[in-house]
Amino acid sequence: MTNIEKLAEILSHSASAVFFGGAGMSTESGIPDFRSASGIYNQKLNQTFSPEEMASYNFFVTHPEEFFAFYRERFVYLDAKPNAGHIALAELERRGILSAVVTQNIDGLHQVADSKVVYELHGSIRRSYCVKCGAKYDVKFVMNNKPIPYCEKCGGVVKPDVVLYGENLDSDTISNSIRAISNADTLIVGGTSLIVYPAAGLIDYFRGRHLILINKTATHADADAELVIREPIGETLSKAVALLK
Ligand code: BV8
Ligand code: ZN
Repeated sequence: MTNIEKLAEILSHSASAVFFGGAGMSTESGIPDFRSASGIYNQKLNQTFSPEEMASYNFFVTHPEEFFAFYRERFVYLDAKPNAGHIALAELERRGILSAVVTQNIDGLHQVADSKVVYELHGSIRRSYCVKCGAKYDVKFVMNNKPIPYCEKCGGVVKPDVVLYGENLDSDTISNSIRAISNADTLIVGGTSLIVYPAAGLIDYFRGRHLILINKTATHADADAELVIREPIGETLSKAVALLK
């Protein structure tokens, strides 16, 4: 039995699978990941600050102009389309096999592929809000109002709804993700290096039967997995779904 056939076999017996993903889920949509050789964090973008520094809450507060320039340049890919992997996960949800997508990604591509239950642990580039009065703005407002987008109602800074380093994650999103993972019979972890916390720690709530890892490079969870697939995740998920009756 090939790995794809084993994956299809496990999925065909799952009724509450959960997908836990990261930037590797969107590289087949043309969005670079962070820690691969071609990832964002390995590109020398700025002489003075590291990419992690520029993606931190502290940098957003102390260097807003540089923050927004970096953000517009490196975080927003409005013409990116869902790939075969996003579409396969939406199909698994429609078939009643997958109960939730838990993602660290901020590109919103799971929802564009029509996944209904998506928990965005690190927020989304598609939503922004005024830090002073909470007024909501869309991504176009942030892209068009340079150098710093200010609220039209109260003049406060309009911040992307993205969890920066040193910022807390949304507590409802965390509890919803923990509930989904704790109740899952199958957990597919894919396209993530499992380095960033508290997100990476959520997979420890899994108590089900089948832990599956689909990632181009090794992760610390591989040893516990029943199935480790070192192939592109988009292709892998779509081939497995194609085998389902
Ligand atoms: C917090 C938004 C409380 C912006 C992101 C020291 C030790 C431990 C923890 C810490 C520490 N120092 C600081 C911390 C906490 C810190 C943290 O975890 N740092 C890490 C770097 C050590 N965490 C935080 O700050 C979090 N908040 O803790 O709040 C607090 C409050 C106040 C004061 C202090 C603490 C907030 C974390 C969220 C940060 N925001 N994103 C942005 O988008 O950058 S994190 C960023 O990394 C992205 O969101 C990304 O999703 C996330 C995780 O990366 P991955 O998704 O896993 O991507 P990566 O490139 O790493 O891996 C991709 C994988 O896919 C690779 O393995 C590759 O091989 C594979 N792949 C690629 N293509 C494919 C593929 N596989 C298959 N098929 C393919 N086609
Ligand atoms: Zn405001």
